[in-house]
Amino acid sequence: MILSSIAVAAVLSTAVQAHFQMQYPIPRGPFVQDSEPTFCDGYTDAVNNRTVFPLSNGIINMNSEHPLWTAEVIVSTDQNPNNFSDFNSSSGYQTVVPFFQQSGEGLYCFPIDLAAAAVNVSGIKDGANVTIQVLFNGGDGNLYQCADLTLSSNMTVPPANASSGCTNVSATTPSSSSGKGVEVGGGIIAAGVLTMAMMLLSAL
Ligand SMILES: *[C@@H]1O[C@H](CO)[C@@H](O)[C@H](O)[C@H]1NC(C)=O
Ligand SMILES: *[C@@H]1O[C@H](CO)[C@@H](O)[C@H](O)[C@H]1NC(C)=O
Ligand SMILES: *[C@@H]1O[C@H](CO)[C@@H](O)[C@H](O)[C@H]1NC(C)=O
Ligand SMILES: *[C@@H]1O[C@H](CO)[C@@H](O)[C@H](O)[C@H]1NC(C)=O
Ligand SMILES: *[C@@H]1O[C@H](CO)[C@@H](O)[C@H](O)[C@H]1NC(C)=O
Ligand SMILES: *[C@@H]1O[C@H](CO)[C@@H](O)[C@H](O)[C@H]1NC(C)=O
Ligand SMILES: *[C@@H]1O[C@H](CO)[C@@H](O)[C@H](O)[C@H]1NC(C)=O
Ligand SMILES: CC(=O)N[C@H]1CO[C@H](CO)[C@@H](O)[C@@H]1O
Repeated sequence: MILSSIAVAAVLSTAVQAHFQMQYPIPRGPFVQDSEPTFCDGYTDAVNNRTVFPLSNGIINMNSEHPLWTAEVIVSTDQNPNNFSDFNSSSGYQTVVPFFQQSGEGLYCFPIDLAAAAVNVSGIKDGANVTIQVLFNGGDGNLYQCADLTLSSNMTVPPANASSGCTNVSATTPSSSSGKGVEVGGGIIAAGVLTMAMMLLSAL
């Protein structure tokens, strides 16, 4: 029993962490894999070249490296939010897109309506500077990316991002496209060891 538990723990610890990359809006800085489990992917300062972003009917386009995941989007109305409490009110997260679960590895594009969140978060309005933070979890802990925005009521999502760049994948079979091979392979390995661990557990 004890030996089997150790074996399961050892197997699980080899699992590769599943990451995600925000494509649009542009994140605070280039994706840093090792920093993604920390606040804003390790970027503690807001950028000056903010993305002008739709107050209503915006989208978030991201790449998931994991076939089953959850996400949530929170917002700060501070000019330079640099810690998690800047994204909280006294009652918890300042949520824009409530927690949801989704399957599919690859690009995923979902709507975000900041104007609607204004009923709960004061300071969201035309011309306001806000920062959104995506909380992603592929099953092995929360990962974080941020984008600094200036909201605009007369702005719509750029066509490039509204059509061709904004697609959902539903296939759980990883593609073998170059550049993503290592990460995608990690996903397969992670799924494999999970299956092994479950087999070991059911044998106890
Ligand atoms: C801000 O400018 C830097 C340097 O030109 C660029 O790499 C980055 O993508 C820009 N960020 C945004 C949000 O436009
Ligand atoms: C928004 O942020 C920019 C710098 O990123 C700043 O120049 C501008 O004054 C800010 N606007 C408001 C309304 O705070
Ligand atoms: C978070 O940042 C704000 C300023 O943006 C600061 O007032 C507050 O003390 C910080 N909180 C922690 C826990 O660091
Ligand atoms: C923010 O709120 C969330 C959800 O209620 C909570 O889990 C988290 O600990 C809070 N963080 C801070 C810094 O208050
Ligand atoms: C506002 O907050 C309430 C209570 O947390 C929640 O039920 C509601 O869905 C929120 N509204 C929006 C638009 O986020
Ligand atoms: C759009 O709104 C912004 C403020 O968010 C304003 O500065 C700009 O002049 C407006 N542009 C047009 C074409 O109305
Ligand atoms: C992706 O799926 C979500 C919900 O599953 C949906 O709200 C969104 O509109 C879809 N995006 C596209 C581009 O079809
Ligand atoms: C106009 C605009 O912001 N286009 C962006 C659409 O999204 C891609 C990334 O998927 C960005 O590179 C473009 O800048």
